[in-house]
Amino acid sequence: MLRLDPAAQRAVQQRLGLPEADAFLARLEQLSFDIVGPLEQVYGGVVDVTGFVTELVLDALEAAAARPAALRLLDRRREINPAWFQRSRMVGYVCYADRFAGSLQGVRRHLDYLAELGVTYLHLMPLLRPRDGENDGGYAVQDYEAVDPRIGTMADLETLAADLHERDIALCIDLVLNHTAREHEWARKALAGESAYRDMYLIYPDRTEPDAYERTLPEVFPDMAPGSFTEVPGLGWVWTTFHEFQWDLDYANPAVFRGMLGTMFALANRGADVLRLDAAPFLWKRMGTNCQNQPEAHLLVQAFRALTRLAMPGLVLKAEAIVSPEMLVQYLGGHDRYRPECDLAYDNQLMVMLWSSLATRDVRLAEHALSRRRPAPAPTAWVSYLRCHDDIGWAVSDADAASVWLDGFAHRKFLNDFYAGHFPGSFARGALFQEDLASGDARISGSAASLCGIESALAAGDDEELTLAIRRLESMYAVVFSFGGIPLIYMGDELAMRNDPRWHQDPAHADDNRWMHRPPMDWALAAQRSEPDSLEGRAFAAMRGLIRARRELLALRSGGATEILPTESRSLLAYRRVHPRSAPFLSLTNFSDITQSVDAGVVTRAGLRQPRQVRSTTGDLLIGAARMELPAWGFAWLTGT
Ligand code: OTU
Repeated sequence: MLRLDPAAQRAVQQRLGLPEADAFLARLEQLSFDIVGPLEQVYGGVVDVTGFVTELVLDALEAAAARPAALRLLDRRREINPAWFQRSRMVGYVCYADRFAGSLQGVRRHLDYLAELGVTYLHLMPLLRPRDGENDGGYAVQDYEAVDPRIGTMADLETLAADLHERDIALCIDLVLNHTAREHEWARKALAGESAYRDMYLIYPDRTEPDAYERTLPEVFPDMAPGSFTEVPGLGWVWTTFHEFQWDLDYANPAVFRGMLGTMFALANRGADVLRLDAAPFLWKRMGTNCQNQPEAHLLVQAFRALTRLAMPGLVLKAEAIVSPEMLVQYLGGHDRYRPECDLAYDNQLMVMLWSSLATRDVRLAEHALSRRRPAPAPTAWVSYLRCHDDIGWAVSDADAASVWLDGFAHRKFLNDFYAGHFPGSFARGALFQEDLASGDARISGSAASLCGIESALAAGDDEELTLAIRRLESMYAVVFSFGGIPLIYMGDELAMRNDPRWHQDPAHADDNRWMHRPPMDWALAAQRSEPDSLEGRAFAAMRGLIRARRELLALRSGGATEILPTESRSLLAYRRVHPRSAPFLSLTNFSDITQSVDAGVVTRAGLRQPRQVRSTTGDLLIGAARMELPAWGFAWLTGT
């Protein structure tokens, strides 16, 4: 147990004033186990842990003292309602500030658009000052204390956060904590020969250790950035998991942990409510492993969480861990016992299962995989999404595939062929990303609308096919909105924006086809949203409808449970959602080109009394008959008493 001596307690009181100091000390007492435990395990052999922890607690105290009054009020409200982010009104929107609106000030001018849609959580993609030239979409940060000058200043970020808070919208920003740009001050000092800064990175004199590590290291970008080490003249071989200009930090060095914690404090005090911890699985390296998901990576995140809670209890951490299904829930603290870790994590598995079901017209793999996984711990939430700025990697385990008589490798190959548009009859217009000819692996780029068939239907001028493609997009989002996580809308999906045909024209992007699904916002297209018959109008109305309906459905709050209800149809996904304080909810989705019917007994199985339909593709009432019918690619949401 961590206890401050009376003198230190008095110092806290002087720094914060009585009520705040009392709250800080109460939090310290409550969190001390979660602060000391992980740090002892990670740094016990390296530093005097008591001394190190004291330093970090004093850093937290300074951050708490510097916290603006408005943010302290938010903290207080969130301590009263720690489930604030689990509410069913939470709906996220994800965009690059410059691509959405030119700049941070531009974003402020478009808040009415987000409000019209019903957004309550805005994730702005990397916005800190990146290196010049190629910067991996902002994931190569040169200065964590400055905003990218092309989009604004820290003052703009603060003003934007305040505007968002006034509208009850939470702000999420990226924190790239696994690596810095090689132009970052630490890296420059390392290059200048300062050994303290050299120790911030993983640098080897020759190829001996890199070769030994690479025997078990997978490559993240085999095509555009092969290998995991880069030779830097005057330094040696630097660990670079991603691009050669992104230098991995050495978290075995406590100074790295302390430095990054300071960055978290600073960004939270500018008004960020959620920090997206980029590439969290990569934080710890161990010889003989794939250097992902190591126990220490989890301990580090647990310590980050406890220390940020201490300073600013309203801050939420979100794990970006796109890893195999069984590893995923650990980032939410789902270990043998619950150990608070991230409050939010991307539900990569749901996303992959949706695209897999869409291509195969068969939901049995999804039913199997989603029903056998461990649920998110009650105080946490998944973020559910259909598309993001990255590629889609087919995280389908061989074991899951085998249990529905599929060969894992062949299935992943089929999905790549289908979404790249190579498979005969495929409606999708995506592209392969990082095809690895040696292993046969690849991932998929492409916007949701293009992958759902909207681009090909428009090109063919086929209205019927267009209607089906819009339904696919709506139904996939309907699952994202009702599976129990916080749904995220990726910018442009609400307008069914297709792949950007000009993506490769920027030389800094030409090697990276993920830019095809990172188009600039087309505000002229957005203006079409009020035309009910236009494509944009149809997509926008569908998305708004989902948001409005979700808000009223308390069963969709995170913290409840989702249960798959297998049906006699292999193309129909049924699940119910329950929360101790509300009526159950039932979702039915047809993943096929033909009408599917289901025995109405599914309503009783879902526990719905006096069932009523709250939202569906066609608006038809399903209830009453012995069998309920869903049109091709349609969905229905039902609730009861
Ligand atoms: C993340 O993605 C970002 O989302 C990417 O846009 C960046 O390029 C990358 O980090 C480097 O900063 O491997 O294929 O398990 O999957 O961190 C993308 C997490 C990635 C990784 C993820 C990474």
